[in-house]
Amino acid sequence: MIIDGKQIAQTIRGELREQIAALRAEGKRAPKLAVVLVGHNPASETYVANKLKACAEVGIKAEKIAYDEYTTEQTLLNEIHRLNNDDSIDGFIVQLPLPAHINELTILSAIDYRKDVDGLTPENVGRTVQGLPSIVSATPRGIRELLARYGIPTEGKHVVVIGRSNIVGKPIAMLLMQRPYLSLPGMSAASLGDATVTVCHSKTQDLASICRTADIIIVAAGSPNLVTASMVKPGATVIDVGINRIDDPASPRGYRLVGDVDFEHVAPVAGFITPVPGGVGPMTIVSLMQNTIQAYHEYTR
Ligand code: BQF
Repeated sequence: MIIDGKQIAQTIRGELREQIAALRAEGKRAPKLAVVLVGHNPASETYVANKLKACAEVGIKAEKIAYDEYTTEQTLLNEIHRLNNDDSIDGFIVQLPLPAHINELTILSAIDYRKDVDGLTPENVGRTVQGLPSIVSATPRGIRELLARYGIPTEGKHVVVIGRSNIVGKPIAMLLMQRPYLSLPGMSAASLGDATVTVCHSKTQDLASICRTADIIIVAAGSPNLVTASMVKPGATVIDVGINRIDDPASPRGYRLVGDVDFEHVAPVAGFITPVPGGVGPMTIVSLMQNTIQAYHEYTR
């Protein structure tokens, strides 16, 4: 069965729109998100546009703050301090990746964790690890939401995560292995957890054998066709987080998106599988909006 992330994301956007309309009807202000974009990476520009459009649809105010690619770390830090102290803004993100001359961790560490709606500050990551209330990184939050809404349990299951990034691999591994009662408020995915998690990466030996023992494979490696049919146990769930641009002169934009899974051959073997596009990607956007509303309720007076 194909997991329709686009459909679920649309349903959740409808729920968020109603929540915000109800707030407004009580005379409260709308939540507000700011997005800081540095440089002109075409993929990043698309992602930011997706975020602004989705915010407009649900009634979250959104502001794009653009800097050119030669912007210094100090200029960016000044902007972050300004946003930290701007009471009209509930949350903000710095779109990644940043240009090479800017230290990502320096920038992320400067964000007030109460406004860190990407959940990437050391404070939020640490709180997530400790099972404390926190803002969870958008893509892992979206993956949990998909598993929950499709009724895919994780208790006692073997989850194989491929990829060890701070954005996806590490946090999703952490969340799915946790005791559910330690997990985070305000999530429909609150009962997920209790999995046995194996994290694989570029130096893992015999990835295929490890994957064949998985009940759930979550791949965020950035490598087209990394997961093939022979690596998937029949009936297993396959969550494809990869977003790879493949040149395709026949496509309107000159490229098309593929994930990290050989979808055509894996789909007939898998019990559940997410497509690319239309799987995890739209959920990442929705999670950012959920995080913004969470920050509004928990941290804004
Ligand atoms: C879809 C991202 C890698 C590095 C930085 C919908 C998005 C993508 C695909 C999107 C991503 C990927 C985002 C689809 C945001 C997800 O229909 O399949 C939405 O906008 N994403 C990002 O902000 O930074 C990234 C991937």
